[in-house]
Amino acid sequence: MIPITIFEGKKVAVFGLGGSGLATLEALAAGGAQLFAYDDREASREKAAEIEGVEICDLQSADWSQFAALVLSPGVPLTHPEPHWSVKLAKEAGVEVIGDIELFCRERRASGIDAPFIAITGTNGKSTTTALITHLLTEAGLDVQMGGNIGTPVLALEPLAAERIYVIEVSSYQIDLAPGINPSIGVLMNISADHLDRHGDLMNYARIKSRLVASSDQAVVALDDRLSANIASNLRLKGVPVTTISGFGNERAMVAAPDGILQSMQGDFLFNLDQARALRGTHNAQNAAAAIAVARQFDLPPSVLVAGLKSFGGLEHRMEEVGHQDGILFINDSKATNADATSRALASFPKLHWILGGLPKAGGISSLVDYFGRIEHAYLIGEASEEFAATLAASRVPFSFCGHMDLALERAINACKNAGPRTDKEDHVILLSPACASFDQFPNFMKRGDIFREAVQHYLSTGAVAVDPDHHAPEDAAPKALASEEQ
Ligand code: UMA
Repeated sequence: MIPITIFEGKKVAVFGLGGSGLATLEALAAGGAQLFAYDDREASREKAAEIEGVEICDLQSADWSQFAALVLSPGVPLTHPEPHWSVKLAKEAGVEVIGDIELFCRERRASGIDAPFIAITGTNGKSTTTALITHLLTEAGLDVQMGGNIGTPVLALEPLAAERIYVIEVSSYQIDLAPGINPSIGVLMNISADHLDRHGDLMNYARIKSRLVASSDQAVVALDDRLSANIASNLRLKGVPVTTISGFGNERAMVAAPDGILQSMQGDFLFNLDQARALRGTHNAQNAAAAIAVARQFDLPPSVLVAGLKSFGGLEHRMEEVGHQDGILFINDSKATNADATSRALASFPKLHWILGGLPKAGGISSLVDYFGRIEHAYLIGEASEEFAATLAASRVPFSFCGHMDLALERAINACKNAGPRTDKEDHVILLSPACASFDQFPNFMKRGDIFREAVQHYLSTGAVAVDPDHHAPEDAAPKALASEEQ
């Protein structure tokens, strides 16, 4: 935990007591602040009450003139669709509203400025890039902490120390709550319409994202979309040092990946991304270019970077390689809970066996029709089966109704074995990329991916797919009311 001392002896209100709110309370309490906390959920309030120095208090009727700040969780609306009541009360009383990233930045300025702070934002790819930068720096023997939006709250990381590097994924919600954010290296991957319910419109969303790189000592910005490219130009005009990158062959980019060959403009780095098994697909080329642009700032030799790219294992449930045996490659992309996410997986393989289905989203899989020529066979599971079968049949894609995961996997393996080696000598690919939420059969997409991984590993060690009734027990499914949460 990173003790936050800058509010020592002061009274601070904290609203939102999920993972980041609880870590904030621990950090502020360790630094000597007096804390008044609230959350609409009783279970969260009970957990917070266990932290010494925390008073659970109905902030609606509190005297706001006593607070030095309101620390708000990123999931609580700051401006749109309308400010949360705690934000309104804070503003009326002239109390500043900030988040955990702001606390980290202020503490770093006060007592840890020698700890490099790498902040990564963007609409897509920021988690993979965060994990890849962490992997490259860790493999090079540096002292690295990873957190933020990727999962571990920033204030739950190890304390600030000289040369300890913080690699932090930062969402637009978190930037909005961090007016003083100032990374040593700020990375902007890309900008496309997302979270507009929380930010009003695309231009406001882009403005929030651009603030992270505008306040960086050094910026890394991708040129692959118009908004990000404009931001890179503006940063240059303002004198911010910018390393431009591209996941394609953009000639203006200082690190780019024409045809999957990652290279620096200076010609001192060259790597064929085919050799990095966890970085398949054009979207990963941009992630790799960003990570290399950052890692090069630490003067790591190219041989160390190449070894790190090759050994990167990827993130769980995102194009995760979970097995490879007898000419069959097994990929877990359970995180793909909509067609757009699945399109990136389908684009990564010229031929594949596709396990899909679950609780369907509006539009189903009709937007994926351009990739249907790549599908050797589709294996349908879950509630979407009938709807997806109709879409596949209209494009003459062969498919089977499998009901649940084990049967889908068993049939896909048998199909690969019966087909024998591929004529192009490439591996057969069995891809779980459901294009659906998981709640009809599983508690969440993580459990769905875990079950796929376990079933593959069972097959690899025994030669048989376990048809385990626990894998698809009805009580494992989440209540329907939760279905809208997995977007
Ligand atoms: N709450 C209320 N009343 C409200 C709204 C919320 O009481 O009206 C309470 C909830 O009961 C809950 C808390 O506020 O206890 C919500 O906290 P939170 O949603 O901010 O969740 P945390 O557990 O603190 O997780 C946050 C990030 N969540 C969001 O931004 C929504 C996590 O990102 C992040 O991993 C974590 O901090 C650690 O930094 C998740 C996310 O979905 C993965 N991010 C979005 C995304 O990636 O698209 C931005």
